Amino acid sequence: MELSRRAFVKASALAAALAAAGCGTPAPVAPKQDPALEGATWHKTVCRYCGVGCGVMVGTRDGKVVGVKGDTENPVNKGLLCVKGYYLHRIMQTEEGRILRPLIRKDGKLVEASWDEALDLVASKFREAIDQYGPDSVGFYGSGQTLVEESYVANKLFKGCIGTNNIEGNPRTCMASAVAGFASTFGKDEPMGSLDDIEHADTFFIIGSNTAEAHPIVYNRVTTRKQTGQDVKVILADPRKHRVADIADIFLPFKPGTDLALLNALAQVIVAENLHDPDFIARHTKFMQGDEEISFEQYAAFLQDYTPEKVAGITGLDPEQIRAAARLIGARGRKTMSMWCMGINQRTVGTWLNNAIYNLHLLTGKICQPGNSPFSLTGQPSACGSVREVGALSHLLPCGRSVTNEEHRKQVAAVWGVDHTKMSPNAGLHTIALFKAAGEGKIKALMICCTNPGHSLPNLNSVRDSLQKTFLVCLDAFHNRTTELADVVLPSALWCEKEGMYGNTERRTQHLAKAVEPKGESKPDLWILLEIARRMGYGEYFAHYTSNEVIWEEYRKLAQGTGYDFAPYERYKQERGLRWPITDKTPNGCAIRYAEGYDPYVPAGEGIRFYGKPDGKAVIYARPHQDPAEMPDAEYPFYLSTGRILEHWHTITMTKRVPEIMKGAGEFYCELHEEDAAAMGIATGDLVRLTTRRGSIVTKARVKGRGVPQRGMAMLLMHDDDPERLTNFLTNDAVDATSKQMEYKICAVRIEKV
Ligand SMILES: Nc1nc2c(c(=O)[nH]1)N[C@H]1C(S)=C(S)[C@@H](COP(=O)(O)OP(=O)(O)OC[C@H]3O[C@@H](n4cnc5c(=O)[nH]c(N)nc54)[C@H](O)[C@@H]3O)O[C@H]1N2
Ligand SMILES: Nc1nc2c(c(=O)[nH]1)N[C@H]1C(S)=C(S)[C@@H](COP(=O)(O)OP(=O)(O)OC[C@H]3O[C@@H](n4cnc5c(=O)[nH]c(N)nc54)[C@H](O)[C@@H]3O)O[C@H]1N2
Ligand code: SF4
Ligand SMILES: [Mo]
Repeated sequence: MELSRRAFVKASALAAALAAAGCGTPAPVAPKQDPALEGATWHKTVCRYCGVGCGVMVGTRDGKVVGVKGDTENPVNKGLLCVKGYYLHRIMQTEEGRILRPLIRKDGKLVEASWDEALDLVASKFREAIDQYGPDSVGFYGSGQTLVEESYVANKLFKGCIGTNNIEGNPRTCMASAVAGFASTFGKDEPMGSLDDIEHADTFFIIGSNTAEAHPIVYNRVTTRKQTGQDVKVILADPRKHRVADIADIFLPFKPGTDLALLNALAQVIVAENLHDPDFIARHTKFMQGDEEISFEQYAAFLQDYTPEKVAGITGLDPEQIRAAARLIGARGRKTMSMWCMGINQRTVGTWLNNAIYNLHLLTGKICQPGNSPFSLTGQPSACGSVREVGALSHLLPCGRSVTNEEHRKQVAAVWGVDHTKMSPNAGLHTIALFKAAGEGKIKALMICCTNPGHSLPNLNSVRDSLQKTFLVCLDAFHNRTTELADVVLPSALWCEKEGMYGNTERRTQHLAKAVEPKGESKPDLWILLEIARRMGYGEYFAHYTSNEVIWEEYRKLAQGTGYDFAPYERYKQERGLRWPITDKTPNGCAIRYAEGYDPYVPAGEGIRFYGKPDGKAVIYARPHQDPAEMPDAEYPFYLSTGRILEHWHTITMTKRVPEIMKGAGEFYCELHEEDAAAMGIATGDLVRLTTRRGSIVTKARVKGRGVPQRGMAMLLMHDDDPERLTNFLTNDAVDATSKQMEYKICAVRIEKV
């Protein structure tokens, strides 16, 4: 599509006409065209990286990617990109680190093989395991970065054909607590609101999200709103000071792991100061403690343990600051948008924290209206689209269905054309359990697609050990810390070397165009998965999959009538994405779910209906504060947290290939508070040894960096791919009881100057 070129020509013509007419405005100067972009063809696509889902135009010439630019017509980013998006073309231009041919381990070494040899080997090893040990002896570990179609096919192959629910993926490390939070509070996954809410909100409550670095274009929109709106206020709650603090009116640096106490205190003030909305509460909510329904009065009594004064002792915050924040969040007539991410989800109380954020919005009725929006930020570009919606986790089936529900299995089997009695009625192993089972020799063959668990899973010494005790197959575009352990490595096509769909953080499904041919012998994951299925003897279930569109249309049948309704494939090729549900009543998508006038599933006259719950009522849960799984003690006196920086993507297989990024941000480090560092005689650049109960690494210290952890806390980047310095040698694999998500954000560490 040559949209942008045409738009540019049109704009220039208009400018020339205005100038000729003597309109007084100086003719806009055309941006200096980079000669590399001369004569390029532009294709409409979406950024490869984060869940914001910025629109990107990728320019090609002579079959090669020559550049990218922000898509000015995409409402998500309106032409802006962050530094990762801006340099997307670099990852397409390099062969450094790319896997160009299939590889098979022979005599301990990975050697090149033909596609036939590699695929037959994979199919026969999986076949053998299933025939000898049953369907649950194999597994799949996928990703929120695959395309919808790829994830859909993997789900069908494993759950529908093989008959195992051992399908997991990195969204377990990322969004599982968000999913469990949505399910328990509303009965349906994913946000009710959208990014449009940013331009309507008066108060932003940002907690456990370094939005400025992890969702930069969202941050850009928040900053613009703050600068241009009237009396717009920002509250930041985070144990570490980071860039969002620059725009914060109130900063609440609570002690790590004490945010459930803080959230309860905010609710306590809201109720005590009559900022709640009794009418909304009565009509649209009910209260629960565990499995038991309680009254509003009982909930209010529960909150009495969380007065700002009581919570000050737990969180280390000034009670008046807590009050001020609660008053802003609850103020009548002001619209409140909350945003959160891994500081909340990657916790052993992750589900409860999600519940507790919704409580603030449900108590005040600040939900399901423009600007009143509890908005869970999704990390990966298609964690929502490819995994949450497709249902590619061990307990899910497509479009909100559950593997344990017989009716759901029947519905899915009918569309998949498989025998529903062969589908397993039991939830499969969650991620940590799956890798532990592999370590115990119970998973005979494991397929990894578009993720790097040999770098990114917690308690990594144990995970890497497990990876070597199974027949390991990796589908990846670049060599990484997992492919080095694999028995077979299959080269995957990257980003605009293939087409398909992504679903972003605001329910927006977007089409990615194929712009160039795959490098070397690499192939789209979709092709690889279908070949493996065929060679395993399941060809008949996939034979009609002749295009992405055919697969999409089959998937769309499963979505119809579930509240996830999608549009025909063709439309996404034209549109800048569409937010589901898309029905006859909402042909252009839906900005606000559960709200009459926006959501086609809400009957006229109801106003708001939380139809995910049979009684239409969202749940306000009384959730008590609980310590993290591991607390600092005399031996391991510091809190250790882990996270990201703007320039890099997770395990850096892609961002490491961008010379501009490596030049500016090529060093990884551990942030320390100035006073802690001084007390240990540590300065920026000094080497420090970090030791936890699970491992030890030596890395550089940084004091007064972009992020400043509070005293008693260290913060390590997850990006470093040096085999001796992997962050996750240190982290804890304790999981949330409901969501099974891991507590990457908190463990106890000892710090020594080397
Ligand atoms: N540049 C860049 N952007 C990305 C990614 C990337 O790799 N690089 N990855 C994407 C993905 S998949 C994800 S999931 C998101 C993650 O996005 P974020 O969650 O925003 O990023 P993190 O740096 O992991 O952690 C966020 C914050 O959690 C805070 N935190 C630590 N302990 C606690 C605690 O006890 N309570 C609370 N409430 N907060 C705490 C940390 O101080 C940190 O600032 O980013 C997405 N965007
Ligand atoms: N310590 C610590 N660890 C963490 C976190 C943390 O905050 N702290 N966060 C967790 C979270 S939220 C997440 S989401 C995970 C992310 O962890 P991972 O998913 O393991 O990390 P990525 O680097 O995103 O891995 C993506 C892989 O896909 C490959 N790839 C790219 N495009 C394609 C493609 O089209 N097809 C295929 N087959 N492969 C492709 C890339 O080369 C790369 O190897 O990390 C988790 N781990
Ligand atoms: S904000 Fe996210 S989606 Fe947008 S350009 Fe940056 S990495 Fe890509
Ligand atoms: Mo993530």
